[in-house]
Amino acid sequence: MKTGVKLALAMSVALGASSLAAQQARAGDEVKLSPEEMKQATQIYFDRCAGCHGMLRKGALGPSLEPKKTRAMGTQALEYIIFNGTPGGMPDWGASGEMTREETKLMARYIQVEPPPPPEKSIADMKKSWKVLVPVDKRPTKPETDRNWKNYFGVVLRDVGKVAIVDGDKKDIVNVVKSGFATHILRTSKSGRYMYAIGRDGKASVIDLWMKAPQNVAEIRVCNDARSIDTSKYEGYEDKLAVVGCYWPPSIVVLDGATLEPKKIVSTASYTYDTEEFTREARVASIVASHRAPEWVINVKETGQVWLYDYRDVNNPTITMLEAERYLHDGGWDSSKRYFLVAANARNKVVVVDTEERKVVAIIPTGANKPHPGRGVNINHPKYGPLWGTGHIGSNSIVFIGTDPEKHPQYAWKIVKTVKLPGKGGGNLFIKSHPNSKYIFADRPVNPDRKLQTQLYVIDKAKLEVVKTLPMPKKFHGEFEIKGGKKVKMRGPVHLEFNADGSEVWTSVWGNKELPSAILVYDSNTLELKKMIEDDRLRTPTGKFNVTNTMGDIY
Ligand code: DHE
Repeated sequence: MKTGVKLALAMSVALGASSLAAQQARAGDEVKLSPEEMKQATQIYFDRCAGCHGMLRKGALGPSLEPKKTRAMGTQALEYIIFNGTPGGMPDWGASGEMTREETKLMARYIQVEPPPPPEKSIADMKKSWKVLVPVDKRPTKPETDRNWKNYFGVVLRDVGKVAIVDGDKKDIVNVVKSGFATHILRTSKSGRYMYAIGRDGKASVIDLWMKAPQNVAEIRVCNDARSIDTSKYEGYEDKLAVVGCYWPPSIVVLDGATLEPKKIVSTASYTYDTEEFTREARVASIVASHRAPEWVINVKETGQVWLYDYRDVNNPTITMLEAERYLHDGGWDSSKRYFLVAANARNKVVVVDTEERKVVAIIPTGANKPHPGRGVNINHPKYGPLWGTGHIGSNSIVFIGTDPEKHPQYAWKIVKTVKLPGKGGGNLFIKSHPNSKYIFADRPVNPDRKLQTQLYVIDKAKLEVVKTLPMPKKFHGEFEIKGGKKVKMRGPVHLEFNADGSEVWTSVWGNKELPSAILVYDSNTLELKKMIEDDRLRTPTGKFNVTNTMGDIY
């Protein structure tokens, strides 16, 4: 093992387990920042660190960074980790060129001082940013385009805060629209006509895909930090409501589906399900709309509770609080769309919520570090029947869980197979498949090994083993010069999405915002690279959301 990797690993263990004695010798005296440094570092922390470590730094996907712990480690050790990352999934902010040496030093000092108090937000605050850009009665009453809009892909252009609408048939960009800062995910309304975007700055926007050139028809900033958005999908409520899950202030915000007028805020600050301790920073992670009831399944990260929010009476909601596990993060439906499976990544488990019986039916240890399904993957295996699978950020295991308690009870809610990605370390973020492909595809963009992070892994559905790797095309390797003569590397393929008929799988060359990037389109059965969609506007493409597959929860 390289010395650097060893030290980073040691530091990461130290952070996670509080075994700090070895680093105490390096710990500095009291750390002070000037008001300018404080302002700069607070912004960098919000942009890059708060998602994993928490606004109040109490930890979640990443370890806690409370000053009592970080001070004991000292600036030098902290800066080493921030610069180089760790095999457990901490990005190499300095080595990748995303932060300068000065910035990694500043952040190492910043996390040793007390965090500044984050802001609150009321409905009146939200309304100041609310814009209906195209009133409902001025919008199309039927699709204005001849294009096959149900095969459009919404592509998040993360670092430029935009969404590209790409035609899945013609493979050209239909339009690029502005969205929130570091836009995170997209979801569609039940009909597919509206595509919703959520930015990390809590800005929600809705794009009308029926327009000839799809554009934002409404937008609003509902919180200061958010990751999830969904809509009401139950019969009678189609396209009526939208819901945003906020990281800060930790809350659920319900909006009118067509205009985004804010209707209701519900705080998620609450008590941990197991130790009953009050948690101010109880953030909303994934949200899905139930297919069996007028409800949203809302996963509250830090308290380990799943909330079932009955939206029939938005302002007087009935909320069922289910005890689950910590820290809830991302998840997806099984193939019957009755069970929702969500990662509890601090406890290395997957929680299964039965949306018909409205209870938690299983909590399954995955046997590996930090499950990270995205929405996971569904396959129908000849022996085990329907399976749902997830990868891990901190391990090379992809695990498959039986999801059919009726016809395959012996495999239900058990790990029936663990597939190992080749090479050491985790770094997998997303896996995806489609009923019309023989394969499952997995990325690995946060593995510290450059070769491992720049290829896709192809798993045969029947054999349940990795049968091929697909390296990122040569032209994206090497170093590229950007403004100021700085040299950067293009980050490897991230996230996968199929086209509407499942014949193609698309992945993004994550890239760097200073450089045009690309979307790679593979034949999902022959594995041939069919097309590279290249366009100067494609900057830091990350998540891709096909209209048909997002409407139908097909993955
Ligand atoms: Fe995500 C889904 C949170 C970093 C791309 N991400 C999710 C979800 C959550 C989440 C809670 C589930 C939403 C849902 O289903 O309702 N993501 C977080 C973080 O807290 C984290 C770890 C750190 C942060 O600061 O945000 C984080 N996520 C990232 C990235 O760095 C990624 C790779 C690139 C990017 O664009 O930011 C990224 N996350 C995604 C994508 C999905 C997602 C593409 C949706 C996957 C899907 O197929 O549905």
